[in-house]
Formats: sequence, structure tokens, C-alpha cells
Amino acid sequence: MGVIMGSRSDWETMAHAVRVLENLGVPYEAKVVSAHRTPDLLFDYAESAVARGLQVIIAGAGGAAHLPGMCAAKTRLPVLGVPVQSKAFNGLDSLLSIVQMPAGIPVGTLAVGVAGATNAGLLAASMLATRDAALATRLEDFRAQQTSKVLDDAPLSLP
Ligand code: RP5
Repeated sequence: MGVIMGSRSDWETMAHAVRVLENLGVPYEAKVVSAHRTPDLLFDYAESAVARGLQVIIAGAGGAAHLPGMCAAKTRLPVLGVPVQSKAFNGLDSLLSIVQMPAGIPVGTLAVGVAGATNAGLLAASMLATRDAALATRLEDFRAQQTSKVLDDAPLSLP
């Protein structure tokens, strides 16, 4: 699994994707790769991703967030985009930059911020789990635990 982000400042958000991968035992690499500050690195990263054995790429960026789209343009691997919450527009700019890909090059876009990063990790794991029975079991266990936790917390009463 490849996890890339446009800036070190995105790590606080993208660490949530990485935590999910770690908890589910999915091997990953995490790197800062900027579409506009390190464009050649981005091209190298995306073009070599298949040969290096990556199966899915999670790409997070904020503002004019062209990292996921440019990455998707240079690899056939599925790219999951995480709109990082920006200061100027609270991530609406990031969301629209990532989600509005013209037809032909898809980016699977998640929610803005921590929820999106967390779900990117889970969605990427479920993609790999279609061909990895042990991972599928771990994912099912996680979901069962999550359900139990909600059900256990369910009874509410007035203080
Ligand atoms: C984008 O610009 C990054 O993805 C980040 O979310 C945003 C701000 O980057 P920094 O100025 O904090 O490096 O490229």
C-alpha cells in the first residue's frame, strides 16, 4: 500500500489512514510527494508503483489538491483521494479539487479530514481483502468489534 501526501503538514490527518493499515496488518509505505513542489518525484512514484508491487495508493492533499488526480493519471492502480482540511476553506477547496475528476481518470474520493483518512485505510484494506482471506477475516473482526462497541454503549438514560 502506498500512502502519499502533499506536505508534512498533512501527516496529522493521514496518520489516521496509516493507523488503520497498521491495525489490520497491511504493509505500507508513507511519503511526502508534492504534485507542485516535487512533480518529478510524483511522476517517478506513480510510474513505478505497479512494478514495485503496490496495489492501491492513498493520496491526501489540501487546497488546490491535485496530487490524487495527477497520481491517478500516471498509474492504473486505484487511487483513493483524501481531502485534507485547509485553513482557507475548511477543506471544501480540497474536496472539490479531488472529487471533480473529469471522466477517464478516476479518483475514489473520501470525506474531508480524519474521517476520510480513516475510511481510506479501511476501503483500501477491503480492496486488498478481496484476494487476501486472512485480511478479510481481520477486517470482519474489526467490524464486528465496532458493532459490539456501539451496541454495548447503546442504552442511554437521563443523568
Ligand atoms: C498542499 O498544500 C498540501 O497537501 C497541504 O495540505 C497544503 C499546505 O501545505 P504546506 O504549506 O503546509 O506545506 O500541497
